[in-house]
Amino acid sequence: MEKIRIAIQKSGRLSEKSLNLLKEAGISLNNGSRKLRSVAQSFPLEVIYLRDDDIPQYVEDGVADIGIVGENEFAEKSCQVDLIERLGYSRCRLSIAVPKSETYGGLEDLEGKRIATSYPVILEKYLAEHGVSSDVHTLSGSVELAPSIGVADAVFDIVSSGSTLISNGLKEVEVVMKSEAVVIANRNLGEEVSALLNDLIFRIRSVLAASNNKYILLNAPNENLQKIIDVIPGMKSPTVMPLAEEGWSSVHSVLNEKTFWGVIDSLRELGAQGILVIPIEKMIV
Ligand code: PRT
Ligand code: ZN
Repeated sequence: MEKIRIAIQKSGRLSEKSLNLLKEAGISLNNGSRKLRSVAQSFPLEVIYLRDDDIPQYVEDGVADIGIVGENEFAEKSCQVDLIERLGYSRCRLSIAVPKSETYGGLEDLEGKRIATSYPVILEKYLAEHGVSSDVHTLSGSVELAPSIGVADAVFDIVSSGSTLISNGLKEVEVVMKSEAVVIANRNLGEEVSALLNDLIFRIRSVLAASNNKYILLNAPNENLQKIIDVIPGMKSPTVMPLAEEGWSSVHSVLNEKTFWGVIDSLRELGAQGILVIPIEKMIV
């Protein structure tokens, strides 16, 4: 039987979360990311451990069928691969930053300036779209040091908390793209591997949906029951059961994390009591 070969970052910010996602999807590996490859026991899958920079090309070439990379690497390498799922972790942004003492009035201020980056393709495209021509210097690391040593006027780099910029005396002035971990796939997968990919993506979606949702139980006074139901629509509609105590019902439903606190506040205002929120192990979507 054929296996699906997935490329995962060997060691770095994406590694542990990616392996954990596979684990949550019921795919356990005979451990050791120190190795080059490992084979899953419970699913026909093989993991190939690579540097993140290399993953898009290996997937295009078919050395791996699919891969997990930062969207920034996918965009930078502009390989002939398809983005098939966003995974929501390792979020960051790619931004232009200038020394904090500079006044910055807009992109036109970067005309003719030297910008240091490890992402020249994304930057050149952005500058061209905005009709600005700057002098893009490609550096493979420590980009944030370039202005202080006088080799650049600005930088274009990954920003997460922003503390690296601040500690290098820089300020973020343009957010060019947002990035998160994504699944990319080769464009010519065979029938058997495509079927495995569908199965894998189905499992991954169930894991992601579960982590984005919570199961909620609460006691509702019957006079506000309809209003409470309107606040929490649930997957289809909430389950409502009478409580032993006259005039009260028990309501069960699923809440999305994004709207969670707003909904909880409204429920409290409507007189809901005994609110319990429970993590969901898997959610079949
Ligand atoms: O060895 P290999 O080439 O595989 O790894 P790598 O060193 O190139 O990548 P790695 O592990 O650092 O990052 C992998 C991916 O994680 C990136 O491609 C991004 O998609 C994503 N990611 C998320 C980040 C960050 N957050 C991040 N904060 N990648 C890098 N950083 C760095 C950034 O370069 C900067 O130096 O962290 C610093 C900024 O962080 P803040 O919090 O100070 O703003
Ligand atoms: Zn890298």
